[in-house]
Amino acid sequence: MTEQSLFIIKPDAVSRGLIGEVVSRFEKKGFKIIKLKMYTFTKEKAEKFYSDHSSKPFFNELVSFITSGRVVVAVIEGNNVIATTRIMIGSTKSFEAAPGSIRGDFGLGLTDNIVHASDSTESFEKEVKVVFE
Ligand code: FUP
Repeated sequence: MTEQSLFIIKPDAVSRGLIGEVVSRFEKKGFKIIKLKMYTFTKEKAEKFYSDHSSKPFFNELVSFITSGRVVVAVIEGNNVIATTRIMIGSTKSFEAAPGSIRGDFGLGLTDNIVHASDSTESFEKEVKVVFE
């Protein structure tokens, strides 16, 4: 089923020069880039984006990380894109993520874990409003 998702190339990956690499993986898989821009999260936008995690002990660290530098935000489209991009990014903990996944190939961090991808249609709809509207 053709659907849309949102991904973010996080500040660690942008500063390491991995924008092309990450975008390229999604394109080569067959997904279509619908929207793509450089973006800097304000604290307010970051808190909104990650509001589901507001009660978690790592919330402040997460907001501080995602606001620490420029990111790339993108809307991506294709068959089964939400579930497939989740497989492609790998486990949240980059140090446990499978080789071949984006996190598994490029990172060792947890908070600084290279990339974000929406985990459901509801998340996508919420996230796209925060960063594109
Ligand atoms: P994911 O969907 O894989 O990005 O992971 P989650 O939605 O569970 O978490 C959102 C972000 O919070 C992760 F990308 C990294 C960060 N996080 C931490 O910093 N510490 C934790 O213990 C768990 C998640």
